[in-house]
Amino acid sequence: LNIEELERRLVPAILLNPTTLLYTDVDGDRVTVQVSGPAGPQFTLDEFTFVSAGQGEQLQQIDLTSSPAGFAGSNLTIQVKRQSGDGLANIGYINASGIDLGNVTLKGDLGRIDAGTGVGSTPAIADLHVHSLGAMGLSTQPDGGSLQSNIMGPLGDFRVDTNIQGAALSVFAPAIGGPGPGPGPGDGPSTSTTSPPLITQMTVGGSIIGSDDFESGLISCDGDIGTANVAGSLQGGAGIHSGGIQCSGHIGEIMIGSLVGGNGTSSGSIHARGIDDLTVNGSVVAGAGFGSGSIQGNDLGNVTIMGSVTGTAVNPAQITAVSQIRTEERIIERQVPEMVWVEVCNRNGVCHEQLEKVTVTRQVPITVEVESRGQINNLSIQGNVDFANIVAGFDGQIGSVWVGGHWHASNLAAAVSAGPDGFYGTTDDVLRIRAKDESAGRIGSITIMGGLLGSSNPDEHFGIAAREIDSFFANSTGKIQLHPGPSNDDFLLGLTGNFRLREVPVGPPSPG
Ligand SMILES: [Ca+2]
Ligand SMILES: [Ca+2]
Ligand SMILES: [Ca+2]
Repeated sequence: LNIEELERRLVPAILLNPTTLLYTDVDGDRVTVQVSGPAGPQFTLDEFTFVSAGQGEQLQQIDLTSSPAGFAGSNLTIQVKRQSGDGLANIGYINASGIDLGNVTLKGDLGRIDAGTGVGSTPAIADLHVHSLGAMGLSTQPDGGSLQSNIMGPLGDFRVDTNIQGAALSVFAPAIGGPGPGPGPGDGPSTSTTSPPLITQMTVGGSIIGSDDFESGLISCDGDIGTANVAGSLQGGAGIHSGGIQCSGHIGEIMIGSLVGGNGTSSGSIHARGIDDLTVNGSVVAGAGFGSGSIQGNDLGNVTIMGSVTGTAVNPAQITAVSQIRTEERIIERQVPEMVWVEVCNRNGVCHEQLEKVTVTRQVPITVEVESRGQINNLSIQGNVDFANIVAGFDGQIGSVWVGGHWHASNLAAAVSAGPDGFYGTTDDVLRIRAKDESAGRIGSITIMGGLLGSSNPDEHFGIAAREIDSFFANSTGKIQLHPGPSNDDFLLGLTGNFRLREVPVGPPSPG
């Protein structure tokens, strides 16, 4: 047996034919790397970087960049025949920078992949399917490696059988044509709802796990995501924005096991411009990092949390609908008065010049503010809410909130800032409203099946605050009879003496 092992070590990778490479993995597994594609791609040994290790070789890199035309649209399949090893082939880096790929399948861990021309609507990778991403760290790569993957253009189907661990994958909208933000027809803002998503579908069988590094374990998308399913958690690490999903566009449907914040700011979080449907099968738990374990978007449709939402007194869990106000330059036509000299003649033919006011049409550049107000349509939390802030921003609105358990030391606010004292439900709360319509600063219905509690610290205060609240029920208080109309309800609720439901008056806060 020892002799056989020794012989294996001595057999280097070979090209079985121009489209098939064979090598022996570090643990003795036999690995086949195959390529196919429309341009009849062919391997040479130059595309591969190996280092001798263990019972065979570590494939550190597959570099296709020497022949972009030949490898355009290629499918790359890495299969493993289990021998003495784990049945996986862990590979460091697939470099297809500037090349759009077809299906990439790896039965093993991948440290990093770069692909895509960054131009047009052709996918940068049509289908990326790996066993894990980043689980081996940098150990499979040459010195100076990285766990950052850059996908320049649409990513079709993205599947990871187990975990994404410490590795970051960024998908960038193509510079010209194709989906994602960018100049649309007529120079208007992008209408991403009409173009296909930048990531069609994402499926992670395990968790997305952040590490100590900035944006480690972060899936970021410079456009829309169709559907996403993470069976495990978004698990934040010490790195800022680590272990999360960040999407500058809209997410259609997303299902996640749990959100678990780490020590890093905004770690273990999901941030998107909009989400139609978010289901968290477990709980949302803030960590030590500010804003960790948070859900944030401009437009949140249905948010369903099967477990609880749990923060700490120091660092509340946050579900935030952020309002976005941006300025836009527009050219409008205006009728403007102008004084001009005109010649006026009398009956006798005597003329003189005099100043006359006339109206002329001029094109005038103006700056307008365009608002996308923060909104949460339906929020359902089956478990408890402890130390949480659920807030919609400027002109924000919240539809219905249903909580199966208790509501404790937590705030719910639409278009209200806590004011100088930093607490909701007190008289210095300030309405943040500029829109004229009645839905700004409005909360539809609130139902809390369990008890309602502030805290035992009389120096603290908690509240439900908005311009107008349509209905309120808690098991501990029963249904509160609210008066129709805005800014006319104020109730002390619960037994702790520091929790109020309050419709905030328009205008400056009342003294005291
Ligand atoms: Ca192996
Ligand atoms: Ca206050
Ligand atoms: Ca009212």
